[in-house]
Amino acid sequence: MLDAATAVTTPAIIRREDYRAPDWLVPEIALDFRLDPAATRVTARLTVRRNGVHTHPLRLDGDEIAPLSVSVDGEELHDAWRMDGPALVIDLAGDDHLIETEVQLSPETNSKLMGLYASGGLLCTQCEAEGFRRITFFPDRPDVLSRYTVRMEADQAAFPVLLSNGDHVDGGELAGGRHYALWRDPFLKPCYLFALVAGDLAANRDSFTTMSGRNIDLGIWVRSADLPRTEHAMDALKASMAWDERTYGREYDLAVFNIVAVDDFNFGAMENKGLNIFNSRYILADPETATDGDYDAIAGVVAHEYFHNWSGNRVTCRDWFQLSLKEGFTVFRDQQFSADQGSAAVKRIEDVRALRAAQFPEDAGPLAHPIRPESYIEITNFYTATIYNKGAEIIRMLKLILGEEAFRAGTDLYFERHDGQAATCEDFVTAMEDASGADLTHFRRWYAQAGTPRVKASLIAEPTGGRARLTLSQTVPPTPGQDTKQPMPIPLRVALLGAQSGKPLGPERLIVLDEAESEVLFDGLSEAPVLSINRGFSAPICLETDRSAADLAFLSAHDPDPFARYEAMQQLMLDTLLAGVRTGTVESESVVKAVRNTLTDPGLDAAFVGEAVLLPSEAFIAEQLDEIDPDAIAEVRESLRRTLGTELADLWQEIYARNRANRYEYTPSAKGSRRLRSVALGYIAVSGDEDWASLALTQYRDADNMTDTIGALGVLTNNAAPEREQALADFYERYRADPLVIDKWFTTQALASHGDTVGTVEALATHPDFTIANPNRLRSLVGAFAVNQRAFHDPSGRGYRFVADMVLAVDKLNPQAAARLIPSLGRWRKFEPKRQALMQAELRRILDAPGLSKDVFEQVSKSLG
Ligand code: 0A1
Ligand code: ZN
Repeated sequence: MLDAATAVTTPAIIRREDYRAPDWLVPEIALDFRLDPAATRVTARLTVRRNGVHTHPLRLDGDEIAPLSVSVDGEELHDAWRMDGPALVIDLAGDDHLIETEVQLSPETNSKLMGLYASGGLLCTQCEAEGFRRITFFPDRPDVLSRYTVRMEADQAAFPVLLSNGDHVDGGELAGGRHYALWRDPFLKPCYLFALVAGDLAANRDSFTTMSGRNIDLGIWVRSADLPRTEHAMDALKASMAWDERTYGREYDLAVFNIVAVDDFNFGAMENKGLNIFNSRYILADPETATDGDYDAIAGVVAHEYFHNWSGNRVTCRDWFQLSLKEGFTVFRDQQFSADQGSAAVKRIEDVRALRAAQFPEDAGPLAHPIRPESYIEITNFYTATIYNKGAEIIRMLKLILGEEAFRAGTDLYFERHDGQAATCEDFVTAMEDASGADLTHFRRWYAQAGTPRVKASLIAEPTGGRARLTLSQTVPPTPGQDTKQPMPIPLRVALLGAQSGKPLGPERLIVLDEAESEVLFDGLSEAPVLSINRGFSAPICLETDRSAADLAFLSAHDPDPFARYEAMQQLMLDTLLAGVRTGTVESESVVKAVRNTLTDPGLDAAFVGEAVLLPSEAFIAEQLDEIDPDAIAEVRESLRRTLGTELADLWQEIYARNRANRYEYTPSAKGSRRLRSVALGYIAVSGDEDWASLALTQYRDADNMTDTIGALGVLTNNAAPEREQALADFYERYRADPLVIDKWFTTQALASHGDTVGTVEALATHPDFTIANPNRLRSLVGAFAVNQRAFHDPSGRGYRFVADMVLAVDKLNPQAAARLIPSLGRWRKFEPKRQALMQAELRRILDAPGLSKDVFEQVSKSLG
């Protein structure tokens, strides 16, 4: 028999179908913070109103807080309230009341980084999804919208800056070296958008004039030493504000927009109303410490959080099952923004690569879920690539199907109809239907069904010429809880190219495959056709075609759609690699020819070429196989890489020399050159060239920017050379004072494809600069290692053990961060039997550990399924 101490309760499952409107609303809330890192007092005054006719008590969520006092309508209650687990329950007779509670918090010991916590001398908050209940008792659900007044009081020397949402309406000095600030947010918001920050911060200040002529004060708040590194984020913010006006007609609404950068943060950034809080890695940049990729990510995340002001804040989510309503749409908006800032084709390639790296495996594994899930145990586990990235693909498909104008009419209607409301995905689709007149009944399946559809396409041209028949079929694979699926409406951009001329045979067509099978006829063809399909990655699917290597090579050279050219090359490489894994020999000829052709095509820009000549990742190759042998994949890929290096050695050298920049510039063309040059250096390193290491070391030494520095360091780390240790040691010494750069030092080693990476990573985990308390640092070593396919899957099982040990250690401090490490172990079913057993054993060891968080419990139990 279990006694109370050892009894294990299974965490509750929350279901979408159980949604009920809130029993009580909270139209107004006044919060009073007496801030102190060790003991912060929070008083909350809530005006509550009964919602509808019922006799349910007022239930206020709490998490690791205890009431010091509770009063109703000015009278302290001593026994008319009770705790139901973590929640505070009060029986109330009438319909309108004023509830006051007081709690005490200890931000400096809050290692979960949810609620009010300390980071590098600052006090800050994170409330999405359910952190507000760690600050005060409240109905912590996104459909309870309130007007906030926030008073903050703190020691003036330690916390000279006091920020919250909305407008600063009052402030001043108090006795005893203390001061206060009063903030009022005129907009209704759910509590997950509440934020405050207190600390010794300096602002990069600027302003923006909106389309209606209003002046907005902008501030990016950082440690004063970091001010010079905020220019890029500020530029991105202003560009985002203008873009959202131009593209969606959305104007900013408050008089102030503040951003604060903090070092300890569980995610990328947070869209709190008028006070975005960012992980410092998505704000701070200068050429010496940030790569081109970092610059792009900063602009993308700044835009994303800014765009949430409409898609997320003005219109929020009814419940957390609707998360993709704000996230999928906002990712789509930030992708569009970034595409408009530089090369749209390269941006699309990057987005598709990210989707395939993170979302396709998720959709094919034990944690697969639709973009609108049906149930969860811990909502934080659902901030996934599916909700975000697949969610964005679904909005992209809507736009493609409806057309530019109808899509914009749909978003206008959605914003207008639901402004100030907590809406659902269904509301979004209905607005799209109402504005366009389209019937989206079948399209809704994209919200309900998980799994990446597999589409087969085959083009048969009549031998006599003139006509061709395209046969299409689809299947959607079973996913947990969904054994059978209905066909999805799959929009495919299709063109036929003339096999001789390389010219399109007629205009591109949009074919929506809405059935399990379908046929499309093409006539009037003047030449034998080659099929170009799913152009621009018009649907997030796995495509199977019977196109030959010659067809793919042809498309990689002639397709006028740059994304389709990239795809054709990827498919050609993938087919070659998969055949290599199957047979043990790599028939590299057509890939070599196609790569040579791309490298020598004067019409292509460097950024595109840099992407197009990269081999598919080991993980992507693995995705295509029923049983994964990571060593076989790595060897075949390495072999093709070496062949490309040797066969095209002169070209790589020439490209490397040609793309040498004189002085750092942040322009699309300079970025493209840097990218291609590092790719070329990688190929030179595997080409057998004797001087590769000195070339890399020279690049490392002469670099005037982090892209070139880390590009060279990566190549040295991935190959055997004495210069490797020298460069790593030098890098560490040079940047040891800069945590964001030291993260790169850890990551470069965790991703190494050469040497004893498992041993190195185990040793780095004991390095004085390693800590599991900082999510960036944890990710830089352990998160990176877990996606290094070959090293993580070391046949000894040491990689699995290392990650499982980390999960158990991190879970005690920060369950969210621990749970994020599970998916790589969770993919055990895809591996050969020995690794399967080792991975399962580690998952079981985690599951058996006492006191597991529900975050980790959910991911592990579902993974073992
Ligand atoms: N809404 C944010 C994501 C986010 C979610 C949870 C967080 O803390 C646990 C933080 C940020 C976004 O999409 O940017
Ligand atoms: Zn978001």
